[in-house]
Amino acid sequence: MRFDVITIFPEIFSGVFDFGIIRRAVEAGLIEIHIHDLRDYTHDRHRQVDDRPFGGGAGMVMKPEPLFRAVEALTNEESEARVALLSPQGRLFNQQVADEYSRKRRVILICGRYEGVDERVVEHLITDELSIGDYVLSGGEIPAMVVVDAVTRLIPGALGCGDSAERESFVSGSLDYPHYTRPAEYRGMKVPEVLLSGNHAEIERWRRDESLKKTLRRRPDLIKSERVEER
Ligand code: 9D3
Repeated sequence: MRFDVITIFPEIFSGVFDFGIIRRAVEAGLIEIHIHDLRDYTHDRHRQVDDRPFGGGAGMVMKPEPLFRAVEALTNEESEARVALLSPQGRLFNQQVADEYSRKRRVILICGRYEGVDERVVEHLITDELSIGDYVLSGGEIPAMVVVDAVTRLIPGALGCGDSAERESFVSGSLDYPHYTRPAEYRGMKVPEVLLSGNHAEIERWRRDESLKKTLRRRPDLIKSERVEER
């Protein structure tokens, strides 16, 4: 899988992919991440990437030409790439979308800035518009990092055996159970007896129970959505 990220702030990405699972995936040749400065695709002296909105109003709009040139420079006719614009108007990026993306060969991520991008980019250049949630951020750069992280973890071979159990937890529709490690008692706080019992059937039942209780209390929507999928 090859990720291309188009941004006016390429420096934001320095170092963020240099750790843990993403770093290992890059080193193993499972993914490539290329960061592109949108200003490199301008032709004018001021390397202008934004302009004032037709019709007036506050804020600036990202110009179409540099975005079209950047994406066209990165794709050739034959390549089946997802071209995703990160924007507050996007479809909600969730585990299902991450899974879908993990099966693609190319993902191009365009980081929105300013008030938004020229609508011709939305209509004729991108294949998807993605938001990472209902809160206001300053631009699409951090959302692009989120997408790279979530998608990379789903690429076969990216997770070591130590991590692999985690693959299931969100997909299966319930939250994780509580975890404990040594010491068995810390400042009077005890680890639940069942986890020390060595009774694996009982431990499994306890974990499933705790997981379900927490999900019902905190995220009942996850349980409902699982039922819908079962039909
Ligand atoms: C006043 C209207 N606002 C749109 C809801 C303006 C606006 C807010 C934030 C325009 C751009 C932005 C910058 N945010 C993103 O580019 C963004 C984002 C986000 O803010 N939240 C969640 N996901 C994303 S993906 C890109």
